[in-house]
Amino acid sequence: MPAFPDNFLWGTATAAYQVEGAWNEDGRTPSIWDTFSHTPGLVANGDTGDVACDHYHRLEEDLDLLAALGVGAYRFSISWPRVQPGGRGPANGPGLAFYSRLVDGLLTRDIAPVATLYHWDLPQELEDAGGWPQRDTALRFADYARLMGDALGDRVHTWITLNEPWCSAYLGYASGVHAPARTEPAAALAAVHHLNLGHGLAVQALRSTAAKDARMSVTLNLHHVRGVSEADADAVRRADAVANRAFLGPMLEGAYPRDLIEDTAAVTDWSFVRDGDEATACQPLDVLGVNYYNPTLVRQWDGAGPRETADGHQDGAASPWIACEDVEFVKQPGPYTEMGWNIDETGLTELLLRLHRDYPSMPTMITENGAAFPDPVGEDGRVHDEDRVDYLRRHLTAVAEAMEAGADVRGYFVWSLMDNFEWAHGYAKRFGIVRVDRDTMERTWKDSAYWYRDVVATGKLG
Ligand code: IFM
Repeated sequence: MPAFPDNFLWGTATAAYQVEGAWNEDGRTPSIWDTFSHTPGLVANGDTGDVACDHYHRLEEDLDLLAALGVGAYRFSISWPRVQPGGRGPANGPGLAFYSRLVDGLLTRDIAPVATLYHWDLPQELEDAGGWPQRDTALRFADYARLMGDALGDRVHTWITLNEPWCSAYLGYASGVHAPARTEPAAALAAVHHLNLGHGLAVQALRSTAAKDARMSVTLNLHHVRGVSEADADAVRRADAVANRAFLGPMLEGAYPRDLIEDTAAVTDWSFVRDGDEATACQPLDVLGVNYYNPTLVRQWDGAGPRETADGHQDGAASPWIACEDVEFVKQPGPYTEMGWNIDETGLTELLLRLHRDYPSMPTMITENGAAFPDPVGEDGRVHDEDRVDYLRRHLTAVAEAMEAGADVRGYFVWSLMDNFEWAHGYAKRFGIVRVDRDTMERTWKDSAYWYRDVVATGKLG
């Protein structure tokens, strides 16, 4: 059984809109996800994040839960419209006070606060002004980062600027399955750039505040893209460019990859990239956050017969895979999680080793990994989620294998601490190691929570 180093950071993760609720309290204004979830037909069962897990009102209880799990770190996100209503102007005192209590409550319990600035909840007013396809949103984001650095900077262990900008740009502005539900490929690529720029500006802003000594990071949901055969190398390259190198390039190398610009030439001329932007996006980081759930399998489409689009996002013209019209997304062998995602931890080892090869001096941290399963409550009132324990054990073994092969991995955060609002799927998909009863909000440890507590305590996989 692999053992992890003593200083390995063990944590769990959540995001503001998915757990907090209190959507219109204490001065918070709507985000694009309030608008999205309140639009009939966009979220399964008409679910919204209005109440979510009521974490805003159950903060102490949830802090105690984290302490009982024994984790060394907690990754949460800050709701931008809660702390800066409308996305402009001064900070909102009650909103800040909530996060201040959260951070202090973590520190009191010896848990390192890992704060994500942007986990998809753009203030609606900024979307009304054009959203991420507009340059000004990146500037607003930097202002918000500065406010947060001033308020919490001396107490947060690690700052993560963005969570999964792939989702913000492509699911939000190309396929439209996420807020703000736009299906405009050119706007999606502009959003990619302004997210990259906003990241760099935010790191600069944070470093000008009390956060200057904190660790800086960004979380990417990198796709581990494999080809069915060697003949599919160009399909792999295209998908990798638009999904991964569109972010890794500017953020870690200071330049967009040439092939991405060429592949997408029919969609945009990238004239929104101004001199100096790529250098701004490329700020020194302390650790790269990696979210991994499953790999992606592609094949070059020969144009004959219907194109396979098994990645679940390929609905008609509104695909998140811009400039991948001749790429087939191939169904992968099971087993599958409740999301329909195949379980294949080997992709995580390979991804971590690729990052280690391409960016040898950049440590990584798994900022999300986990699985949704049906999780029925047993007759004994407990949730015996062996499938989740198995998933987590496999993926942690994969992390250990990457570390043995040289990858510098500093930590691991289970997604998620508790069942929560799974975006367009509403509450139907349960990712938590702690169950949340939708009627009573009662938190109940699943078997995976007990298992994870023991892993955290021993550094060994039971
Ligand atoms: O719930 C999400 C999270 O908000 C971002 N990463 C993937 C998770 C599971 O879909």
